Amino acid sequence: MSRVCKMSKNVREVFRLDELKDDIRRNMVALLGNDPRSKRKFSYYNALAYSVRERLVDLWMRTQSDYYDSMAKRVYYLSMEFLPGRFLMNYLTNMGIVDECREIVAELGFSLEELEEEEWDAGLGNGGLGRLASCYLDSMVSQNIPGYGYGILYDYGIFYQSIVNGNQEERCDNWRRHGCPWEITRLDTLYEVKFYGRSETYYDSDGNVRFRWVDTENVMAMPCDILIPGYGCSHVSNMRLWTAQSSREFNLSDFNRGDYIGAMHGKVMSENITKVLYPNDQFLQGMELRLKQQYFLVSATFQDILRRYLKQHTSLAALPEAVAVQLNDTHPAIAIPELMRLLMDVYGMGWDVAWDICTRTFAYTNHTVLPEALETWPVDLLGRLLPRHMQIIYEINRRFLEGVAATFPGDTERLSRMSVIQEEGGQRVRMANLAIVGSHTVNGVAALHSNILQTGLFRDFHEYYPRKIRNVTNGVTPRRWLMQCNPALSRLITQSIGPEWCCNLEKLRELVPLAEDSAFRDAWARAKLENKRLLSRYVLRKVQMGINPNTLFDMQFKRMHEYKRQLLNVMHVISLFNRIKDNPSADITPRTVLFGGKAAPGYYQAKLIIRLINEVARVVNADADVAGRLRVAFLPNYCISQAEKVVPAADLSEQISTAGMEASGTGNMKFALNGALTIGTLDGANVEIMEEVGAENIFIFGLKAHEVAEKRRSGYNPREFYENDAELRRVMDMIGSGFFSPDERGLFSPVYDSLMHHGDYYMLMADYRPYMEAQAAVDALYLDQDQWVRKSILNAANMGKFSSDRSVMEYARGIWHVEPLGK
Ligand code: T68
Repeated sequence: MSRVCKMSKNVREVFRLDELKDDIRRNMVALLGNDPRSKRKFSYYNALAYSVRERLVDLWMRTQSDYYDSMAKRVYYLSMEFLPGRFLMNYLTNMGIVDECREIVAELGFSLEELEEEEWDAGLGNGGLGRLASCYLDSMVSQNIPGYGYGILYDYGIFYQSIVNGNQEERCDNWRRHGCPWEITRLDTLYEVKFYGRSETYYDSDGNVRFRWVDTENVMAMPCDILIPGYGCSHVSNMRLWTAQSSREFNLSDFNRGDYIGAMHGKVMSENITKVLYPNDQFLQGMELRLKQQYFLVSATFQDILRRYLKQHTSLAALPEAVAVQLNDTHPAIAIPELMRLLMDVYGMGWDVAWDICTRTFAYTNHTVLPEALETWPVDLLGRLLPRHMQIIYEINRRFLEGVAATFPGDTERLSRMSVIQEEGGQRVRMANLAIVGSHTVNGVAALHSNILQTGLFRDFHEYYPRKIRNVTNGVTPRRWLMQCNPALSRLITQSIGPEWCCNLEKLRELVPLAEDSAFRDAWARAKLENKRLLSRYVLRKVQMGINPNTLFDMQFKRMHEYKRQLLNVMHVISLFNRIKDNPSADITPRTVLFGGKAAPGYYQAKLIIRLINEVARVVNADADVAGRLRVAFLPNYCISQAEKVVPAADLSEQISTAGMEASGTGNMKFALNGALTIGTLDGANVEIMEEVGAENIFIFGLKAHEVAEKRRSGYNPREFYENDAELRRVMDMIGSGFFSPDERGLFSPVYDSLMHHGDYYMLMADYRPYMEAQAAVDALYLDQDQWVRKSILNAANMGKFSSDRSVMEYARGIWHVEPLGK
């Protein structure tokens, strides 16, 4: 912290702010070829971005030589997804120059906010898993842990969602169409990545059998770095994202044969590898291109890691002392056989030495227990694309099962459950099993989730490796998710308890006594209202709908998925609508219910729920009896920059997944940190949020994870709830009969049927009444603004645990065995 304060004192000097305005003008001309007298916001945004970035390059090089000189152990965070969102404000925030920059930009005739809006989000991820990776990069570099993100620079990130006649439509997200000032492309660094071909046996000079991978088709990987400034900028790190380039010699042979178009076709095909992010979260599509993407990331990354390592070491034997690799879910788990291949086939090691190095290098984070999300690859696909890896996987499995059989003699059922190869329904490679076997540590992302891994999904493994499976509860970076996105509240907090909270979130606890101070409560409420006003303006711009900032802002923003139960929220909205219609003069708490989230393009039921939300909104918002008391809107294209507007304005955060299904959730943390009260089930990190904020400051309802499991076992009958609850029955009948789709009566039958006829897998019917009761408690409390604001303060004040700084330190000390540099 002392460094941060020192930096902010002489920030003008360190970042040469006196020269910033001239630099912006210079970059307008020299880099962008624009007339500085033009008033194009986009040009000025770019000129500002380049001028900010160039101020970090020096610090970044200094950081890298610090790491090099101290021979620090490095952490590599391998992830198919990162969701950094926009960079400009994050750079300025972490550099501590937001206010200074605002002044300079004003002198040029702009507001900082309008230039900020010119930036497209880097949407290189689907949701929580990708955003977590970005929060962890921020926390690693802010705490001087030598960490790097490795990922893919997709040309097209997560699709752009628009809503047309109530339906989701996907448009391609060509986010770098007008360039991206943050990337530093390394045109001179290229690695070759191999595919297909075959594994060949030969004898080395000592007469040992060896393998080599031959007759491959090769693609080149080119890195592109994006700087990641730590808070206070004592260190600057980077994420290195790979793009695919066609290999030159591959094409040359075709060109020489005179087949120009054929050669160009090969070039285009190979460059397709990094074209597009797969838009499915929690669902495995199993396409060959996706496996290619995974191996492309892994192969390029390991060439880069080993090149860096070998600059300072002569032998690979000490790799685990110098390198820790965290696998963000199983998506990069092909890294395990890849490192084995490199150590054995390229560096000549024997199996046992190589395996020991491997298992001391890798750790794996699991993010889901949903069976449809667990990755398995057909053996014939994997064997064709990566023949040598398939051989290695078989050998890993053979040796592993030998060990299991020795520990549990005669337990063949267990062997088939634990095998890396699934036999039933055609042979497939189970990537989770491979990742567990090849890692020293496996972690879940919240206490409940890790417990479910130990006792449910990975129970056999937990019995075999009793210390391997652990918990690291997720966290979010307080820099982006409070300081940057919520200036009004941040200012108030800093005025009250000083600035240290943003690097030591536990400090927020000093707000607890202030919850009893009515002047502080008023100031807190004013900050919330200011944010609600800002959001109202945004909503008006985006969906041409006026919303009233004095109503309760009830928010559910996350990917659309049945297990997240946006439908349960809709059922509550319909119930409120009915109550108002039945009794138009009833005294009810006015609410604005807002939704946002993308559905995977092939996920029919999730898309239908988006449509239902929009049709319910149409009916509710048009009804004169309801006016002023209930409004509903779906905000299109939920993304990081939208979250930064939504989160600070929420009164109520909906975290209502079926217990046992949401691994952690991180939106829940962001909302509570910004003073929203949570209505939620005892699922994922909600459990720990309740422990921290106190049961009296959160609205918990519904079945618990073990009750869901028991109900599934003993037979669950959703109809029972329908028959015994008139209000529920009415809601279901309205959905099923076409009340919200008068021109297409059967439109929502699949929604009705999933609950009434197909078993209601996510148990909405069972949780409906408890949810309604919890919502009634919300309404009652909101009428007592003093109490509400008190609880809002207590929520934020007790969120210290959920800083990603804490999560990253747990990984650092418990899993990576690294310490912050300079300590
Ligand atoms: C999320 N998972 C969890 N997956 O659902 C959430 N999946 O509970 C948790 O808080 C978060 O991870 C961080 O730990 C995802 O976001 C994906 O996005 C995904 C992407 C591709 C394939 C499968």
